[in-house]
Amino acid sequence: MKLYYSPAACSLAVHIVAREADLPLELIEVDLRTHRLADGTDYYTINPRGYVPMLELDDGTRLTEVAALVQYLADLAPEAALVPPAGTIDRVRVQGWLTFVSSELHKTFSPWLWHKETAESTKQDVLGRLARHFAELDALLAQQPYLAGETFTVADAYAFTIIRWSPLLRVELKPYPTLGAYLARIAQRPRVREALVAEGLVKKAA
Ligand SMILES: N[C@@H](CCC(=O)N[C@@H](CS)C(=O)NCC(=O)O)C(=O)O
Repeated sequence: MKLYYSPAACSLAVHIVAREADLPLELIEVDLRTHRLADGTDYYTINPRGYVPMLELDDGTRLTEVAALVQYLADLAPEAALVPPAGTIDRVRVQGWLTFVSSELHKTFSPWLWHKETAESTKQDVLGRLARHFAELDALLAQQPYLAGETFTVADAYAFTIIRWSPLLRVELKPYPTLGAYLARIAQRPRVREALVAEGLVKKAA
């Protein structure tokens, strides 16, 4: 399987889940400024949306969308228990969190805070929305260690990936210490750390 990714982008969630599930992955880096691969290939010829992540299966099937990809990978490795079985209420809860992260966090951060030309009024609106969402998560995580309850799921991989953009984009995390502790706890998971090292986001321990 190949994962088209860009370091620190939302594709990190898929990368983390593959490692947590112990599934081998070939990483293909996409330069999101030029939408080209390292060999010069125009990424739009591979994925017309120009987005990462994209997963390419060994038979050539191409799949997109973080929330779908993390569930696909987690279902391939049920023993890793990264997602509850399909058809259960617990699965719907995790899907609810995946959708929340996608629509309320990911697409609030991006594109608005990543683009310098975003109007100040839009930025303020976005920061207000994120503050409300972070306050909700901070309170929830004071009651339970992970979004869907007692165990780490694909929804945590996605939330971690997006909320860790905060310091890069000057989104204040200090008012949400429990949320900060949640990010730190996830960053220490051995497979998450491996993914961060592989993407050049943290140094390998000496
Ligand atoms: N709905 C897509 C969004 C993916 C997305 O926004 N990817 C960003 C990186 S985090 C990207 O590739 N942006 C490149 C661009 O906008 O051209 C998903 O959930 O996979």
